[in-house]
Amino acid sequence: MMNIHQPVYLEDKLEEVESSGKLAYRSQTLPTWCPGCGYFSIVEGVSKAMTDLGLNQKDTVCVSGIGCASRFPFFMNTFGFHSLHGRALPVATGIKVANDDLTVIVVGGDGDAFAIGGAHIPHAARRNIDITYILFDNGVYGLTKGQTSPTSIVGFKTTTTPYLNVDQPLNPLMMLLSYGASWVAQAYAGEPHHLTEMIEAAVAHRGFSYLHVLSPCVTFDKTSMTYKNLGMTVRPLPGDHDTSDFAAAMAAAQNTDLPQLGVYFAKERPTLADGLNEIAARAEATV
Ligand SMILES: Cc1ncc(C[n+]2csc(CCOP(=O)(O)OP(=O)(O)O)c2C)c(N)n1
Ligand code: SF4
Repeated sequence: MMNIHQPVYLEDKLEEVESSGKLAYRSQTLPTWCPGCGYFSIVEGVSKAMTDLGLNQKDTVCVSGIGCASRFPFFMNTFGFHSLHGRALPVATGIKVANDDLTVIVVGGDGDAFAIGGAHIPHAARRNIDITYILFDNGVYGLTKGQTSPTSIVGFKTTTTPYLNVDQPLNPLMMLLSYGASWVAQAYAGEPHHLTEMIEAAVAHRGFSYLHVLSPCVTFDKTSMTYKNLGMTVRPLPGDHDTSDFAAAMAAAQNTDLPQLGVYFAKERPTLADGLNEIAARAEATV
């Protein structure tokens, strides 16, 4: 039986982290997030996934909008683009169209994505641009100090809703599925090993992969998406979930009270680059 009282020495942990190779993907800039923020698991997961996939730093670009989540590119030793609020996807599209060999990872918060940036998502998804979009969902605007976001729950008390939020939250998983995203999954910052697995699978997918990460904002949410509440409600997708079954994915995505973790839907189909290459070939044939 494991001795739960066995001490963990800092030197051992440091050696373990240094020998893992994942620090090579982290920049010298330490995250400025609040201690306990779920985002630490995501930066850790991306570094580990990049190590496991053997990605080259110089061939990888992290793109973000504005928000706590969008500070992400500063903390990575890759190319990065900290763009405008809500505009990460158009920037990432340009990068990928200019150089299809790059691995492009887009990150952002629920406000950045589904409020100001909401109109970009359907088009990136339907075009099947070969990028990974990691959505850091904490159900609140963190950077601007705790206003409601499009994923805040009804009844949430915030600085903008002192008499409680009355707006229905969006359902991002159902939205992304209906937009035609070719890979859709959900993970939780409190389950870092599963999160890393999901990041690896998302980056490995050829096409638009959307990873929704439930991630507590420990500073501006003490009642809703907390580690305590999420820890009690999240669960894996059923073992027999068929990732090729769109209707099953939509049905599972409706279960927001008991969020299910794992790959909801995965499908291979031509990417934007495939389509552009076809156009180039057709154009060449006509001259
Ligand atoms: C055009 C524009 N409008 C508004 C803002 C203010 N602003 C900055 S971040 C943000 C929302 C951040 O929330 P979210 O995207 O959920 O990320 P989080 O900070 O929670 O990670 C807002 C409204 C801005 N920077 N630019
Ligand atoms: S304000 Fe919230 S989202 Fe922003 S760093 Fe702090 S805990 Fe994380």
